[in-house]
Amino acid sequence: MITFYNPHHALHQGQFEMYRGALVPCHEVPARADHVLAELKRRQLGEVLNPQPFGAEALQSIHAPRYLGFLETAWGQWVALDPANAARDALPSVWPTRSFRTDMEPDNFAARMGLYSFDAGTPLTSGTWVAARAGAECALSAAQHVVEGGRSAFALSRPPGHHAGADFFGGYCFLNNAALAAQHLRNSGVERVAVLDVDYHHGNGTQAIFYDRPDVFFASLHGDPCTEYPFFLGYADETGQGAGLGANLNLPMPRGTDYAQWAAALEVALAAIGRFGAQALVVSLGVDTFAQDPISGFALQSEDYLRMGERIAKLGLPTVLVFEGGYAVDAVGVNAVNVLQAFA
Ligand code: OKP
Ligand code: ZN
Repeated sequence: MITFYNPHHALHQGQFEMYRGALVPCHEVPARADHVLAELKRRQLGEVLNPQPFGAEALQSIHAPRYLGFLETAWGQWVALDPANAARDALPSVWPTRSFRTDMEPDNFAARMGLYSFDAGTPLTSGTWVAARAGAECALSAAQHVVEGGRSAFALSRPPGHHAGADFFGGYCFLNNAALAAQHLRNSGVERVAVLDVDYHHGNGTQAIFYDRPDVFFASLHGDPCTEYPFFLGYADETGQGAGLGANLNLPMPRGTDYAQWAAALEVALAAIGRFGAQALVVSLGVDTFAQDPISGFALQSEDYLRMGERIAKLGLPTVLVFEGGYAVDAVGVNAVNVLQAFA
């Protein structure tokens, strides 16, 4: 398995996220990617390369230009408000919910933070843009490797991506790496692409990006949004719309779900991807389904990730795997690399 590793991921290093009225230390830390890289090297699972550069058009294939412009300039504007901000992460505190306008882009920085986000758990930091852009390049490079005939490739980056929409950040995500990979496959002539999201949290960004499209199938296994983040999307009755009707599959499961139950849902997702006729697969590989994950509620064990990788590989599709969540930092390397090793 070839890996495209984001050499700039640690430039995104949030200090705090808002949780129950307090600022608590971020769960999404640089050590996560470091552990996965160390485990890949320990098992000698293949080459680790830097990503290739991609231009603005590649990002614009998924993201709105005004959102990209905001991300690129946000830190400078945050520090311009007050030089003391250089030592503080930027967090949003006001949002345009129902009945507000979102077509206007206010001048006020806090207003624009809210316009382009959906939670207060996703700090924007000095290196967020550089880290997120290089992460997108990892996903695009991995997709390009598959376009060139590679059986599979892994994009090892953080921050993660599957909660980010065309024009919003949240859930620790800024650029939707999996969506960018899927779109790159489409632009390179793959007619039908499936995205399989196995992260504990529903990939609301990816779903929203492809919801009305018949050419990209989205299937997600996740904690029931009735009780689990991101709460407002990910229900079983979301099946796509317009030309995309039937190309979206949500499989929410209750807290406590173990691998036997989870694997039964995986069979449902893989069968649907097969019926769709996917010619390539993108996996949003979150390993926060792990029993010891500090922010999640499933009960998977480290060995289960071997079975997961083996089963997904049996689809026989060219596959791009994109790293997403997994917050049990000491186990995230073993769990993610178990999937990759068994897949390979
Ligand atoms: C990102 B990914 C827990 C709050 C949860 C957001 C979770 C984002 C998960 N105290 N906040 O899907 O792994
Ligand atoms: Zn997650």
